[in-house]
Amino acid sequence: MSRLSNQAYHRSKFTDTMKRYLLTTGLLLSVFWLQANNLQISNVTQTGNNISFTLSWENSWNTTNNINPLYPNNWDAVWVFVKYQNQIDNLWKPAKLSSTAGDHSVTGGGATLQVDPVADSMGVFIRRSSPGAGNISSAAVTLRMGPRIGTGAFNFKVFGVEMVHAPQDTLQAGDGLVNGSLYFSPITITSARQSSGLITGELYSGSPAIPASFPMGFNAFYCMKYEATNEQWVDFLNTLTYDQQASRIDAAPNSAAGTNAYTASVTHEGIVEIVVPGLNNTQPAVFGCDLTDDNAFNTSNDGQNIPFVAVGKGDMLAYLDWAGLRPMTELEYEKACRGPRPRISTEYAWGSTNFAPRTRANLVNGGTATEASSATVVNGQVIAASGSPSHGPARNGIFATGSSGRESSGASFYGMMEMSGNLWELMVTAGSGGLTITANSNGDGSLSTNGNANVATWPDPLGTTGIATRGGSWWETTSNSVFTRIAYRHNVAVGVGRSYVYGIRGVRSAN
Ligand SMILES: [Ca+2]
Ligand SMILES: [Ca+2]
Ligand SMILES: [Ca+2]
Ligand SMILES: [Ca+2]
Repeated sequence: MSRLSNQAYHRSKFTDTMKRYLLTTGLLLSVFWLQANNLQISNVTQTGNNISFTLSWENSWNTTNNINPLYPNNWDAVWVFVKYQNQIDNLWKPAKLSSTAGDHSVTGGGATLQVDPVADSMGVFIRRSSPGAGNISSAAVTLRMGPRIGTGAFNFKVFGVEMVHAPQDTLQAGDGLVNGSLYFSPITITSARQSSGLITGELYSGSPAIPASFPMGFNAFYCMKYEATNEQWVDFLNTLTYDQQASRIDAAPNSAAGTNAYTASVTHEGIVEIVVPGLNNTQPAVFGCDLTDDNAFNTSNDGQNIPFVAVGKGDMLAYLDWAGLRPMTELEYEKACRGPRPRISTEYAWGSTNFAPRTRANLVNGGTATEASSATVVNGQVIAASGSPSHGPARNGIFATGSSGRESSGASFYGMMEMSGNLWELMVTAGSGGLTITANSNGDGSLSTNGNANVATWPDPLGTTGIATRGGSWWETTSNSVFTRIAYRHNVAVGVGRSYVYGIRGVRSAN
């Protein structure tokens, strides 16, 4: 394996997740270390409009000097966003971050880093400025916030999500198989096709006209490196109101401590639990992780780094609206997996037809940050074909090690993990209910009073169209390995119910 591929696909045995930190103006009150992992935000302080913190993450890369077309010219980044709470209404609101790069700074960290602001001020990307790879350790970050509602002391939480850059490039849509509307036609998405849109019937049998405003994967975007974890989901729930929480869980938020937040028909639906009950309609509940089901929450083996599974389309859209991201489209999914490479018939996210299903029965250190596979390392390893309710998805990046390549780690062309298997990816369908989404229709950081996403151009979170699935999950049987392929359009009209096979992953168009 080449040095470049090692850079791009090298992953720590520790995975990412999002960290939350709570402070009161200028004074760090408490730090919640829900789980050790490789994305850390600490030492949060605030002075006026500036919020400062220390940022670390592992196995960062920038391969923009790569000359081998088998590997990407790209980088990873951390999407950072901030929520604040005033002492008037106690609601967690999004803090705008300046859209001017010069208002922000990052120093140290062991590499030359930069802060890339975004036009809608919903967050910033922090990334390597130049080619290199390795850990980013204790970078000092200061971000300029916009005005906040309220006066006096504020509380702040700083969140980070690891993402991967997919540069502007062509996409060979479909893997060459043709079967009604089950596969995209083998066409190439070029600048011209993105600019003009697609005519009726061009993308698949019976496809509607696809407007030029629909993101087709040609233009650059960032995609979450991993499926959202239990810890990330808990952090999200813990910023919502009581009524918003009620929409995003199955139980009532005022249920007793230790109550499963979700009706658990499989073991992993029981990980997220109520730690502190809410008070009806006033005080929100506090949630935590408890895979071990012993009411000792957020300890080292409670599944914080395992993807969250009790997901419905409304949950996925709410999380992305809150995080200032947006759902990916079906074409962006194929782009994230295949990159600009030639299509390969029946290929999986790792770019080949090798398929070696693994389950949680193959894991050691289950539920911890070092959860690992004990199975023989081969190409095409994927969490799939379990079918056992006691199983579930595995920790993000489970097959990635210091010596793994794309095919043995399961990485997509650009380095997104578990795009095939683990949990189904939910995305905007190139069809009914999905065609109004645009490149820059990101979430605004706030949800409706009942906890739903409310971005006008997105699929209706309460509707029956607009969201599709790709990539298969831990549950599907080996005979259904077709579901795990990049190109297979399994379900293009996901309903509103929650499922233990769906996951959360979002994108954001790059400026
Ligand atoms: Ca439980
Ligand atoms: Ca526990
Ligand atoms: Ca997946
Ligand atoms: Ca919103």
